[in-house]
Amino acid sequence: MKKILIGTHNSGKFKEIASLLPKKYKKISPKKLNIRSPKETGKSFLSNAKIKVKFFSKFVDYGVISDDSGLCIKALNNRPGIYSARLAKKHGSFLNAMKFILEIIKKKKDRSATFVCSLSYKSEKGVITTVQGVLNGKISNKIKGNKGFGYDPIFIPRGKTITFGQMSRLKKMKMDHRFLAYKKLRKKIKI
Ligand code: ITT
Repeated sequence: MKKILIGTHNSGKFKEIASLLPKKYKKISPKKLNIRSPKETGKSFLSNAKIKVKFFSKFVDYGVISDDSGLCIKALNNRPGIYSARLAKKHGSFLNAMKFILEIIKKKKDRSATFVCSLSYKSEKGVITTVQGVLNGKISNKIKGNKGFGYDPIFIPRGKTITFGQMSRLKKMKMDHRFLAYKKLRKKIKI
């Protein structure tokens, strides 16, 4: 069976990417290989996704896919953006980070936000392809739902009335920023 390394330590992302990829692959995690994460020194989702894919590729001789993603809130000048994971770390949990976000945008009229995902794939031949998917939506008034991961309970995708935290995994997965990025990747290359 062909192998692919899904270069992420985030189990929510891992599950989504694993379900998007063709069945023919045996999906390997860095955890299984005892590989840590690289430092995310890039200034954009695209550059961080590339940093991750290049790092993880050093350890295997098969294809690697990595993801850098985050939540960009308009009223916060698109923060936390690439610092989304770091914000949760700073506040001790996603729950605390979501409470913090709701508090600081409480009086803002514009609650629009986007979820962004850059996916980078490095083939076993060493060719790197990187794409980005963007999903528009807004920040809910409250933390709602306990499905999904990360910031899902405060993000309402455009055209919907419920948060990703209230949506089934399958439904979310068929419309989110990661799915949009993956579709772009599949248009560019044959995985
Ligand atoms: P890796 O670097 O190992 O992939 P990470 O969690 O550190 O894991 P990022 O640096 O890309 O990943 O941070 C992305 C953050 O945005 C992280 O806190 C996620 O939980 C959050 N995020 C990304 N996609 C999301 C989604 O679909 N739903 C909810 N939160 C999401």
